[in-house]
Amino acid sequence: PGVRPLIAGNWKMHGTLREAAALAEGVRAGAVAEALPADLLICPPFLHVQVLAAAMLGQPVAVGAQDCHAATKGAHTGDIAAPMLRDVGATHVILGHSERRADHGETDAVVRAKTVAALAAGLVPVVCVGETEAERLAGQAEAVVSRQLAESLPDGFAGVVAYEPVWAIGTGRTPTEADIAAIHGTIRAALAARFGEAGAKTRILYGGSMKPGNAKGILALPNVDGGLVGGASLAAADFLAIARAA
Ligand code: G2H
Repeated sequence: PGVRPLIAGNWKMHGTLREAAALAEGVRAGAVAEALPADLLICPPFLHVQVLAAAMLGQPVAVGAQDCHAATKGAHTGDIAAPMLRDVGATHVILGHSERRADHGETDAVVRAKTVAALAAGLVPVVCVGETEAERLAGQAEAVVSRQLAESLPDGFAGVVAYEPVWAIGTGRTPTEADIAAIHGTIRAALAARFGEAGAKTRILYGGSMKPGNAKGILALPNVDGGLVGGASLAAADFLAIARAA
């Protein structure tokens, strides 16, 4: 209660430009056809951000990227700076996704620096945290997530947090609703303790194998303010069904 949910699609490394445009149009058409109970965000690969941001201008679908560099410019071959994303119309950026942490060795300190850069550029950062399966089995889930939050979020943070247990990503497995509620409660307490009123209102998304069939139960949990959806965001009908469940 209070904050309007956010349903964010993380398209990862999928789709041609033509497919991306068709998917975005499907989401847009659904969003204008009915009054959905959630804000919508789609995060295509970098290459498609500019075209989709232009297509979604003035529409009820925000467009974001999946990463940015911590610097505003410079000799960083292959990277994209936060002001470049803002320049082409992006409003959000996913940071610290576990696939970035794993594939590119992103540490909490790197994620924090990128978050600072995103905020400075006027982008809303969607900062991801989450434990591995080994960490959960060792009873360390809450400790790991608390550490990632403390070290990945800069002072003055204003954005979105996404809890994504690594072992639930793309696997079809999800934590129990009780486990999701417990971690989200821990995240809320940490945000409120550090950021006060802003932390109490920060949207905390759940991510990891969210789909139409499990969205209603997860999105009804306390301190779950939306979802970060991977696989199921690649079909407009599934993505809209999840938004409808918010
Ligand atoms: C978690 C999620 C989206 P999926 O990575 O960020 O992906 O829904 O495919 O598990």
